[in-house]
Amino acid sequence: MDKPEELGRRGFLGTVAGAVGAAITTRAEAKPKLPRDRPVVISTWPFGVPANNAAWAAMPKGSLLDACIAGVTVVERDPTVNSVGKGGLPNAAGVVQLDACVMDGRSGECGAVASLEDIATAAMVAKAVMEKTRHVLLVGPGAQQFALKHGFKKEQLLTPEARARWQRWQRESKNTAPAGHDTIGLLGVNRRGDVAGVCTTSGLAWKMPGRVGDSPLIGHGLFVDQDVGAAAATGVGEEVIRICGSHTVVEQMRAGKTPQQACEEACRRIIHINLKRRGRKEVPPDAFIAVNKRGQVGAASVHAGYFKYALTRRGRTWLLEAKGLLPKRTK
Ligand code: SD4
Repeated sequence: MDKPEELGRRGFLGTVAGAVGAAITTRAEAKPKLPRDRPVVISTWPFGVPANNAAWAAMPKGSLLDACIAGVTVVERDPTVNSVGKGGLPNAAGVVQLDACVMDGRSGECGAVASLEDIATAAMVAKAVMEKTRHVLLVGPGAQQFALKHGFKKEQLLTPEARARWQRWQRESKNTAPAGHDTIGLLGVNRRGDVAGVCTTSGLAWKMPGRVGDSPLIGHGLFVDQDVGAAAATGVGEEVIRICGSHTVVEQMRAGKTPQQACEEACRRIIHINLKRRGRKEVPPDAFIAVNKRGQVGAASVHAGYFKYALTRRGRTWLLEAKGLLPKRTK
């Protein structure tokens, strides 16, 4: 399926993170034979490389879901990532509002937060919602109060760099489309075949205050089914919601499709709705990753040249470019 673009190894993390997008140096590395067994970790975008490595390292130490959360927490805490957790670009009012959800295949339990302010580790708060309440989704001030009650601490999520970009957007380009579409969705299957997943984001930059995307919505930004596998989405959340994206991918796998075919089918639906039903000339950028219970993976994006994902097996991490269904976007 995908052409390996870059090879990373645990113990080489600095090099991997610093060399994102760099060409591969040797022929042998250019087309490695990707192993197909489990355990496996797959996640969205180049920052999935450090996330996968953290998740992989945590796998033997506790539950699979905790390992997945350990992975995305690295990205949530990284202030240089401008689309997840601390350092995320704010909404139109200059406030960082985070969305996240978690789902555990073994128990079928899930938890989520939306429009969470001042707490970077939104995925951990989502897990607390799953474990400590009889609800699935808490939003806004209620989500924050819940988090504070359970020991999470407030911190400033808006970095000086993100504030400066927001101020520039206000001054110069208020009518331009929102920048930044890089949510982290991370899926894991362990040796036993348990499945878990996490999705966390600051959402679309300059979004309307209170806007919630697909990422914290179970079945949209993330879906996990212990009997089948898991899927996660990234890109323009409104489009993913319209097709119940991650649930669609998992149901396609249940019906017999490979993870790759299932991801492509979800992208096709987004293309179809936009071009045929809504009469649009352009299709918004979206992408999916998926893994089945056997540990097979897939990834696809609406457009070519748009989406990279990280894949870890046997302690080695690859950064790969997903197949796109439409030609590369020109703008
Ligand atoms: C959302 N899907 O809020 C998210 C945005 C994102 O990669 O960055 N996805 O719509």
